Amino acid sequence: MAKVLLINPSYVTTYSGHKASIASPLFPVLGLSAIAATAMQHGHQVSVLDLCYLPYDPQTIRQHILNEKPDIVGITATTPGMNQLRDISVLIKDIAPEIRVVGGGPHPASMPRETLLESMLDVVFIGEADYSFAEYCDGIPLKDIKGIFYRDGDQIVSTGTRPPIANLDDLPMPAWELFDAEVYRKHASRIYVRKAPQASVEFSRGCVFKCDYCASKMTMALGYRKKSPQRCAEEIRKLYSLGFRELLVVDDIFTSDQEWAAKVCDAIIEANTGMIWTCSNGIRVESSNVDLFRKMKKAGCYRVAFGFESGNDEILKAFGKGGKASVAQGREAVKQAREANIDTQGSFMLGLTADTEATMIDTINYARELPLDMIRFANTIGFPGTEMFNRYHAKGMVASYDWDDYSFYSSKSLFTHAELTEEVMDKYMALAYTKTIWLNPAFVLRRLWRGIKTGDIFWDAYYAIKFAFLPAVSNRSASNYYARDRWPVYDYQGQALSRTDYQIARKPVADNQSIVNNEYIASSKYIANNKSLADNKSNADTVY
Ligand code: B12
Ligand code: SF4
Repeated sequence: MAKVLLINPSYVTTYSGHKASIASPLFPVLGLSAIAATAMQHGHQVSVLDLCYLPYDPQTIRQHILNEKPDIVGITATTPGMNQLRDISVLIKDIAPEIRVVGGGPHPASMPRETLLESMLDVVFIGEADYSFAEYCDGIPLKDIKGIFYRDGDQIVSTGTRPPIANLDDLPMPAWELFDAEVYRKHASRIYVRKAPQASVEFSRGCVFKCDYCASKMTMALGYRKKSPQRCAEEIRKLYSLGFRELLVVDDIFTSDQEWAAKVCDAIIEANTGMIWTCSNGIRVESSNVDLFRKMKKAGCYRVAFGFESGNDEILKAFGKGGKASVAQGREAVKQAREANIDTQGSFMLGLTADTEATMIDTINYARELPLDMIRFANTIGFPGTEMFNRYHAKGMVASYDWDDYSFYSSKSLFTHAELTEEVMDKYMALAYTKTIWLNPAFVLRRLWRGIKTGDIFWDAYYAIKFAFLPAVSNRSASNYYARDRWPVYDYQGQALSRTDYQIARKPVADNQSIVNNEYIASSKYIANNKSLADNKSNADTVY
């Protein structure tokens, strides 16, 4: 039996010093709950150190390692957490070189070789690691574990990708019990969470679309796999029994297979826990349906977020979201959600690949015109693992490989945009909030009326004051690192990236009944293979 410690880095730098930080999201990290569950199923002892709500402090980690004396430490990281991952890897090897330190999650999975070369990790896991991590804890020889990159002397060895998990119901229930619900209650943002504490839950994995700024396929594969409605309800019961009262559904496209989504809602209604939930991760506008929204409302859903991104159809098409996800469809989606009495949140992006000042004005006007309850603007950033990042990297247009600079709300200019300078971007980010919130009486009245109806008015007032004084973007400062001068360094300039492909969860041709528009998979039987990002020209892969 191995003693395993899993670490989630701090989010504090990402979610402080800018307007969007008033709705900072804090809940147990699902990737770690998932790999903890399979490792525990294999008989290993697992604990979690979740630093997400604390400023980064190497001393806290050192003390924890000395107390726990783990055999294996696993660190998860999105790109803004990558420098913390590097720092922690050096810290742990200083404390005890025999502790095995491994990494996974969106950033390491997108750049496995580079992550090893920039850190002191022993192994990097790519894609879904539910089973590969458990095998690693079991002590299976590294060459026999599919889906990892590891060091062999001076060499870095890849064992190839692993087929996506065919039946998600086979997975054990995520080990949320390793997190203390009270922590997430205390630190919840009351404008983002109505009934703290909140947890995240996934009813499905993957997406069939190919937006060029999205990295989800590096971990969750291209294709769509769903849990059974009964399993989804069972997860909600478990979370309720652990003290969680609100859920964030993190699925990429929860409402796209509407027949299945309705069945999930039926199962939730039958479970009758009183759990409330949101689709704050975003659903696609063309997947809106008023009957489904009514059912979601009955099942406890009180907010849906729409990824509108742009108010200009040509821009939507240019980055791979256009076609069915049009500006007109966005208006219809908001109307339908409001008819079902569900709050609406709109996410917009400025500085998209083809954006100009004129098209950003279209986006701001669109956000102002839509009857939304929450509005969020983000700078378009090509995160590692996205087609956008690969393209910028190949052309030598990435201005910074310092992962501390990467955030939707950072004022740093990370890429050379064809049309837009850093100053212009800052100007439009500030203008966006002024025009859509402060100088938008319809929004202010809507929010007031909503606050009176829900009793949230005092929280609204509190957050409105904070919001007023914060800048639209922040000039992120690096964390208080332990050994920045000793981090291994990798020179990205002119080097090909180690991973530009992803796995595909593909339906067998013989069993091709589709549910919606011939695009989504109904079956749970898949075969897997890989596809180069360079091949991806179309918006949706119609084999699904
Ligand atoms: C929920 C969510 C969040 C949550 C929680 C983040 C987290 N650490 O999980 C919050 C709201 C905090 C968040 C914030 C951000 N997010 Co986010 N988020 C998601 C979302 C929607 C779901 C993640 C999830 O729970 N998936 C389900 C679990 C089961 O999958 P998983 O986390 O990938 O874990 C599996 C594997 O990756 C692996 N694994 C994961 N960790 C580890 C660790 C070890 C040791 C091992 C062995 C394996 C392993 O095993 C797991 C089981 O198979 C994804 C989209 C997506 N489809 O994944 C985006 C996503 C991860 N986010 C993304 C981004 C860009 C961000 C932000 C940078 C945005 C910003 N504000 O600038 C911030 C970063 C905050 C920070 N400082 O870290 C990108 C990642 C791009 C990148 N290169 O990092 C994604 C992929 C969105 C996208 N469509 O591109 N996010
Ligand atoms: S719809 Fe686009 S942004 Fe959303 S998960 Fe799919 S590819 Fe990513």
